[in-house]
Amino acid sequence: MNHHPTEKQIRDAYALAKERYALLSVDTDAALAKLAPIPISLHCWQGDDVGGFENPGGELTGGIAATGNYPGKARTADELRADLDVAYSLIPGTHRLNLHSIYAETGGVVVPRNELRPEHFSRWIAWAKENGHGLDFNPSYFSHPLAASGFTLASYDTGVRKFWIEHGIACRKIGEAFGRALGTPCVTNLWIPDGFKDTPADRATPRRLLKESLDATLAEKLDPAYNLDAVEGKLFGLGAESYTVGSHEFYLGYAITHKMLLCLDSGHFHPTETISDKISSVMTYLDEILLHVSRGVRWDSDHVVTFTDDLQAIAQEIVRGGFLGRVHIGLDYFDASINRIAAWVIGARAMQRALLLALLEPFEPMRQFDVTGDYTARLALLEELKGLPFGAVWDFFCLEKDVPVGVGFMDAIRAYERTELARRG
Ligand code: RNT
Ligand code: ZN
Repeated sequence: MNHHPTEKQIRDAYALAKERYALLSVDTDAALAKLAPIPISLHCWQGDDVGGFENPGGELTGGIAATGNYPGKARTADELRADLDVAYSLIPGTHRLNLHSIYAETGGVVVPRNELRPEHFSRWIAWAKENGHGLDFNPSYFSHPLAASGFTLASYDTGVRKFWIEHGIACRKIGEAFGRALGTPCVTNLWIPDGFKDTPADRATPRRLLKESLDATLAEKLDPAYNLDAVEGKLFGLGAESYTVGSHEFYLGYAITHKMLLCLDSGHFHPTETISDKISSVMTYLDEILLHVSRGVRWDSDHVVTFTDDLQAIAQEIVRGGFLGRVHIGLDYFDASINRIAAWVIGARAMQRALLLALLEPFEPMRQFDVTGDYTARLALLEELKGLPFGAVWDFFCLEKDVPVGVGFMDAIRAYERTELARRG
């Protein structure tokens, strides 16, 4: 079966799609021009199951889990960068990389997390500069002896809190250095796993401690041209099912009070609760937000992002709200049961496709149905839009951006699996 369309087929299909959308006064070229510069921040941790290089083979803690044992995971930063290069080559456009502090390269020297400095990321910065990737960052409050109790910034132990406050401060400086070096602000996102497996007696004190720790971590003002701080809440983690200190409400209040970014992770709410409806609410009060686009299946399982109704709704809210310039889009999942590079490519392309579908909506006429109360016409149009030839527009975009059309990207993945991944132990 030859599943690859010819260039002529792609161009002919696009020409017809363009005409079809024009009947609704939608300009497909304009939609693609808007889509092209939108960066997706690829999460480095999909490449090695959230392992990092600080403690190879160490246990992943913090109530998150990558399951599966697909061969060929990156074991070194060079392997991870090589894998990322393949992924980026199969995603249209130029995109960002989201690093965790445990991906530092310390040349075999043990550097405590509270002493990490920009120089421990110099090779990441050089690589990002060479390839035009912006960098985002995350302090890592897990997979560490001082996080073994399940508590970090909200610990009752002053020494533990102090260590993690220092880690956060060190990481913000690294984020700032990323921004300076690359000329694009780094979003430094703070997430902690702190919580109790079973019902606590006191829900208030850990939250007061977390607030104090955050205040100390964020005390120094950094230039937003270089570093933007975000906080990420969560409903529960594995082993912290009954109480999570950093809940959504906690961080919503904190972010609004401190005029910083709020991170909404699509896996961090009740299973039937979606982040799409939250976007316009929080954007009423916040300048910018960060999204961790993920896919929970029955729980916060971090499956690869696919083209679900949920994803489409997220993209619609960003586009319809006019929030494209204020929403930082990052991916967050870790599936070790399939080719990890394909996981990046499939998830990133799904996000872009959802954005494209949203950019191809005739928003103004749709909105008029809200205003005039013609809900019947609105429902009819929304249903019709789902069947319009947006796939032809997407294929044309891939052709123009010189990346494989359709599942053609799997050829490159398979070839890389044979030549490179197969050699890894
Ligand atoms: C965990 C959070 C967090 C992590 C990464 C590794 O539930 O989603 O964002 O996935 O920081
Ligand atoms: Zn997340």
